[in-house]
Amino acid sequence: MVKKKLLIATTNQGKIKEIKKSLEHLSLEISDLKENRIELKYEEKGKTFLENARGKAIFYSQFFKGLVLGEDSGLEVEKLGGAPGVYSARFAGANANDELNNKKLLALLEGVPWEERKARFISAQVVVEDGKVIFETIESVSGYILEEPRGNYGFGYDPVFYYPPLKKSFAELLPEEKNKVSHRGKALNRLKEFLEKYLK
Ligand code: ITT
Repeated sequence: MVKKKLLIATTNQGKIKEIKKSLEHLSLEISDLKENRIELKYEEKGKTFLENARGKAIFYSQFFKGLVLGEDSGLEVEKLGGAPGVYSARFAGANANDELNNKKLLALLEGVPWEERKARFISAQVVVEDGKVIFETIESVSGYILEEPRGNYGFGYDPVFYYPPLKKSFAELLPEEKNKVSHRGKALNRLKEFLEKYLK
């Protein structure tokens, strides 16, 4: 039987690794934008994670026959009124990268006491087929922003995000440990439940 195709509509390698790992047991042929030589960039204009995830999935669905997964994710810091939020990837400006984003975040929180360093990661995931939304979900995980980066795994804000139940930063967790508790891992579990039924 020919497997259905699923496009992961992102160029973020950290996301791609986590999503591919989580969906690997499904009867799906999974690929990302680069593997499909899709170079067009979707410009995120939404005010919410779900709007952006929907936008990405609908946009890339024009160029792909099969299921398209759009994900928008980010970090909300209580003390900063929810920033960087949907601007997480570009927090330090147009040429932002993970290191600069983390530096900016730590500078803004300098001297802020531990109990005021609460934050959460959000992941919104939307699946589109033939231009129509067939699945969407949003999940989060709560923690605290450390005073200094810790750990070498993961990507993005993982080194500065402390997860109290495991007493470690997300960058100190092995990929499979992070996937079990993270915003993306939780959303992917919902997606898996949906796909298992949908693919039958
Ligand atoms: P695409 O739009 O191509 O998917 P992106 O990196 O721009 O890639 P987002 O717009 O969803 O993705 O931005 C999410 C940013 O939030 C990402 O660049 C990280 O800095 C951060 N982020 C999201 N999930 C994370 C995680 O699990 N660990 C650490 N940082 C994360």
